[in-house]
Amino acid sequence: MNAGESGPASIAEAFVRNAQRAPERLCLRFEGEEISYHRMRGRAENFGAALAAWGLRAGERVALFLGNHPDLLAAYLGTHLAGGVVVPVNTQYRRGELGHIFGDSGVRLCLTDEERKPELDRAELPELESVIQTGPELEDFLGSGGAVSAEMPRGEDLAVIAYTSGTTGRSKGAMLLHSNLVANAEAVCTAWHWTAEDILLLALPLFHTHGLMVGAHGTFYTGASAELHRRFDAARVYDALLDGRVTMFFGVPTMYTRLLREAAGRGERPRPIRLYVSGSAPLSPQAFDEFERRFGERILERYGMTETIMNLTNPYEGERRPGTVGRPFPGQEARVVDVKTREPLPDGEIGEIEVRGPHVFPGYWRRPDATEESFDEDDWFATGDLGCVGEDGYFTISGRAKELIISGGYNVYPREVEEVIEGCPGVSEVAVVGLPDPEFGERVVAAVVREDPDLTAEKVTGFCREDLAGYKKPRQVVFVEELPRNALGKVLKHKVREELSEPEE
Ligand code: MLC
Ligand code: AMP
Repeated sequence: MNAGESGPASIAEAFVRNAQRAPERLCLRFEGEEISYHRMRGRAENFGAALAAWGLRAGERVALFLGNHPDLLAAYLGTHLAGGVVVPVNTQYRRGELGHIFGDSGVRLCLTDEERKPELDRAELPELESVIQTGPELEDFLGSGGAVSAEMPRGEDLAVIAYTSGTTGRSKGAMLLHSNLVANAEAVCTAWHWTAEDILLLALPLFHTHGLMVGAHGTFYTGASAELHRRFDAARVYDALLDGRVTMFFGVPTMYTRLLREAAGRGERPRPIRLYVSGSAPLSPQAFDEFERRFGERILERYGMTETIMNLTNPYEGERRPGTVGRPFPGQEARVVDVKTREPLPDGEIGEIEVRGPHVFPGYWRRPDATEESFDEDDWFATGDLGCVGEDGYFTISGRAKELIISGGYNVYPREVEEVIEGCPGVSEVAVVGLPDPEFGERVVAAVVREDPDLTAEKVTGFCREDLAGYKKPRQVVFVEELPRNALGKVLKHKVREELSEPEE
């Protein structure tokens, strides 16, 4: 930033400033193609102008339902330049999930691709006015625009509605303001010494916090570069690391497990890069140690969530301690409170982690009840994660107060899966739990009481496929005589988990 210049109010503004300052700098590398900041800015402005010409008004929602591609990011920035709000959509989502998200957020226009379009059609979304598919249709659309408005989004404007699964089954839209996104990018870039010289290997999906709000935002905010992959493929990522052309890699623990497996089959070892980061689910100390042995580097583990983006981080300089998530990012606060009394707990005692700061979202879209429940009067946000803090200020996450399964970095709320399975013909009752899994950290398992003795596990999972993303369907269906309940009739999930964990005869 030049002396006297105020900081950018949005990621889009930071991106445009960087494009003005260094137009020829590499922004994205994608499938061998190199896209400069100048070219990326042109594309983003095309999107912005076309959306405005189409009739998108400030604050209206645009859904992005497409796989990793530079155009996803150009459309993202373009929507913000046009004053719109982005609704990122998980590419694995099926009819049921799409119907809810599009209806709830009131999306007017959706950008999609050939692979995703059939599912969108199947979802029958009556309120959606326009669907633009990448390819000739998109080029036509972009050709229709004039000039994009010179006005930049304000910090207090809504930037993104990010859907995050809710305990009641249906997911809630977390509203993120431009100021939240900027505060986060600033904190992350400072903490991890991210500079314009960095090249990030970005193989995370761009519809979630980790890939979009850490990976892409940090890149645009600092004016750095990213090598974008359509999807994570351990062999391709390993090759890119061997090639020595990237300086950073961000991944979920399952990606590190797969990289370790890949390394075991290869003779050559990548030279150290500047930074490996893991998050979105707990990284086991075993994976941390094995990675250090094989790749010669200590992974930096950090902790975040959709509502707050990044919260806690191991230090860039200083000890990266396995099994911990470090301390709050600069400018943020975190504490541990008693789950019942909500009073702060002394060091070492386990309670619920609460966070506060400019990175924390203002609330859930059209859900004042849920918003009120998650904040106290002093603006502390209750994360639903359990943990403790040591004397040295390092936090350790020990579990979850919320009933959530994290499989390969994707969140699955048992209630959502139960609601679908309850509708499957032949099912009398169901309880869904998470069990430890060597590949995904946790896996989704369903205990089903059947009405129809001929009901098979395949029928249950097949039924889920109709309405739910693939990673939410149970990887195991176990038929049981009855579900364990307490005196009030509530299903005892820990008992279900215990029973399912026992080795089968
Ligand atoms: C894919 N499958 C999964 C799965 N991912 N099953 C369980 N858990 C998962 N995570 C299933 C698919 O449904 C499919 O089965 C089969 O595996 C192959 O699909 P795929 O798409 O080829 O899988 P793959 O590419 O191997 O995916 C694995 C993965 C992916 C680890 C690369 O899961 C992934 O990208 N995870 C990252 C998620 C992420 O970015 N989370 C960040 C959230 S933000 P079938 O039967 O359906 O065909 C957040 C905040 C924070 O948490 O702190 O960052
Ligand atoms: P999401 O709602 O998809 O943003 O997922 C956020 C959740 O992921 C958090 O509430 C945590 O439960 C979990 N999470 C993220 N990072 C970590 C981490 N490093 N260790 C343990 N859990 C994590």
